[in-house]
Amino acid sequence: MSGMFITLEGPEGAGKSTNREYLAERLRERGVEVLLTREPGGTPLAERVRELLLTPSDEPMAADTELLLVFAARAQHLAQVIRPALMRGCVVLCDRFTDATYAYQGGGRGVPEARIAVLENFVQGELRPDLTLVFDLPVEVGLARAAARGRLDRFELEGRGFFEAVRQAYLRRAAAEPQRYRVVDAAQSLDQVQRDLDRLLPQLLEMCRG
Ligand code: Z5A
Repeated sequence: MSGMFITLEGPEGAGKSTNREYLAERLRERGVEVLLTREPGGTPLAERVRELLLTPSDEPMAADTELLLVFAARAQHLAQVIRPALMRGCVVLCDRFTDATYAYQGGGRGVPEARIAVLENFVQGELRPDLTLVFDLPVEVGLARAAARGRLDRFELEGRGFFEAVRQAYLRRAAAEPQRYRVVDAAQSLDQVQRDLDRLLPQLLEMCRG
């Protein structure tokens, strides 16, 4: 595949969506063909699975059900959107991907990493992101930003301990594979975060063109 696969990760309210748009604009200005997408979701069917995952319900969702739904949506997204775009040579900027599964289902819910890895290999084969930006910020700051937006989804109803485990899982993964991850301090002002992203741009462009 000739494109490049960049994922944006981090806990709630970290600014992934805001900065995904910003990065896409900076890359497009420089002539790069960019496809923006998100998980769970990215296709009509996968967006329906997203609804199942995010809508609060009286019936508790078993951790394995959640895990399988996340990967079911991902299989559809890969087949319909991500792989075709990479084959066309696009830069795919994806708001969350399998690192979120390791962070939320692994760190948050306690699903063993080995079980996630089995599904990762089954659904993705050898495909992994070329680069992952982790937008990191203290749990309270992210939850306050999410709460300011209004109604909370099924994940946002979790307690502080869940989100702390999510955050630590992201940071562990980033530390274990520094060549693939860049950790961005997302607690800073938006201007400062975007200045940090500007500093990453030359490296991104080099990767896109290399
Ligand atoms: N999930 C999972 O469990 N397993 C998986 O494998 C996958 C996902 C793929 C949906 O994800 C849920 O799915 C997610 C994990 C689970 N959990 N939840 N909830 P999502 O990415 O769609 O949902 P989210 O994390 O809640 O997105 P978010 O809260 O919208 O966060 P964001 O995209 O990182 O932030 P934002 O929308 O760009 O910004 C949030 C607000 O903060 C907004 O008002 C901004 O204007 C403001 N903002 C952003 N940056 C700043 C700075 N620097 N300063 C001040 N204010 C800022």
